[in-house]
Amino acid sequence: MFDNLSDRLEGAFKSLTGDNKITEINVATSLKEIRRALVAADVNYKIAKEFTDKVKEKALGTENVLKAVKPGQLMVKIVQDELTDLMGGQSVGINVKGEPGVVLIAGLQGSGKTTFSGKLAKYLKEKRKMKVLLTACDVYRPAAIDQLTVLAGQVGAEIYKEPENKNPVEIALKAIDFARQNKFDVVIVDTAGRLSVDEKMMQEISDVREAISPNETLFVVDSMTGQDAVNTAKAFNERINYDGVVLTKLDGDTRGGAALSVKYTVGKPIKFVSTGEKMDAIDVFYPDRMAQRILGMGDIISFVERAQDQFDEEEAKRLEKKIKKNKFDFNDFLSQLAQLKKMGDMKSLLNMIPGMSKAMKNIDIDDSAFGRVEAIIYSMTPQERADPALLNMSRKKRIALGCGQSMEDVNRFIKQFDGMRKMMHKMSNNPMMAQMAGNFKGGKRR
Ligand SMILES: Nc1nc2c(ncn2[C@@H]2O[C@H](COP(=O)(O)OP(=O)(O)O)[C@@H](O)[C@H]2O)c(=O)[nH]1
Ligand SMILES: [Mg+2]
Repeated sequence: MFDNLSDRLEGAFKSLTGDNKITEINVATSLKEIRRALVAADVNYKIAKEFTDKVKEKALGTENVLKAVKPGQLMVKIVQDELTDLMGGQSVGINVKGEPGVVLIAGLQGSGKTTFSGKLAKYLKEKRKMKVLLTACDVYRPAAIDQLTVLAGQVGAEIYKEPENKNPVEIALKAIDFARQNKFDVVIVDTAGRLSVDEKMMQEISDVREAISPNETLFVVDSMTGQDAVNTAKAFNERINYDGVVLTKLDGDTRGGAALSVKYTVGKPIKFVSTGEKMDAIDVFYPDRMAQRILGMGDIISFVERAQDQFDEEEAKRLEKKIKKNKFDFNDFLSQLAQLKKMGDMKSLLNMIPGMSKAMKNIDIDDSAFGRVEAIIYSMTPQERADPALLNMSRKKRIALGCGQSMEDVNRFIKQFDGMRKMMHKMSNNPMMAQMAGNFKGGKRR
């Protein structure tokens, strides 16, 4: 995510390393680089200029205060704070209170509204223990109703639909009635979009909004479209005065302009981000965490939160014992893999770890790599899975035949597994690591 911006900002800070203090002269190059980085990320020039002016003021103002901090580090800190500010400062939650609470989803076609509706349903169901009703108000394409039906099934939410009815206002009103009678906590209304902003769509969404007066109207926008996204966000806001923005497709090679400038330009906070097609690829938006991520510091807090959601304490204790005794085997590996998979797709997870997105930039990780590894393990006998030491040449040959992969692939995986096992064993006997692991487990969510 935002790799190019991260790289360029890092370069901007480099010009300060070696200097002992920040001066008007040595900071100038850095600021110019930061401004260029922002503009290249598709942030509007005026915003970029204002941004670097603020950074400059702060950097020169703290000149004598923080002698202990190196200029490069100080600059990173100031930019981090300013980025956080630019994106809204505080995280703003979604308002779903009501009997039922009503959330209206608006945006252009293909921006990710229907996908997000499914994700939001799952999120509210799991995190807030709410009974959720999804409502299909995209009346133009029969496939749109089917799509929402499938997603509702996936996330275990109910759906309200009227395939014969072509009036979205009516459908939405009836859905809310239905929800009230059947004690739903929240209704999510998925609407139709068009390929570009036009009067008919604006009228329709504004009619629906007026009729149902939702607690929360969310505008969904594809972050890949950069400045266009910001312009569309503005046009919609002028018409329907929504409450918050959802940025989708942050898993693609989006440059960052939309995330950075939408709050500044439109005045509405980003509330959620979407980072993939799977139903759990949804994150509450935290400006501070996003700033850290942009600066290549990863987003370890969100990562830990996702891990904690899937965390099974008993299982962890059992594994810890096995690792200590150097008895971690292929069965344990499979169960770890299964837990990892539940956390979301691999790419979006790796992106949250500091330094990882950069290291992995040119490596194409997809979840099918898991499949190949699993196939190798499934081709082992139960005895082999429980005791990796059994794997001699003839067994490996049999396994390679069984899973349809080359001897080389099998060998490579077993070698990696051995290396991982040794490393884990070493770490488990290192007091500092044990302490860190303890902190991780006890970690509280914010
Ligand atoms: N990679 C990625 N794809 C997404 C994301 N959100 C939606 N999509 C995909 O974008 C396409 C359009 O999404 P959809 O929800 O149908 O958009 P709608 O027309 O606004 O309802 C679909 O193929 C989705 O799978 C995301 O966060 N990341
Ligand atoms: Mg749709």
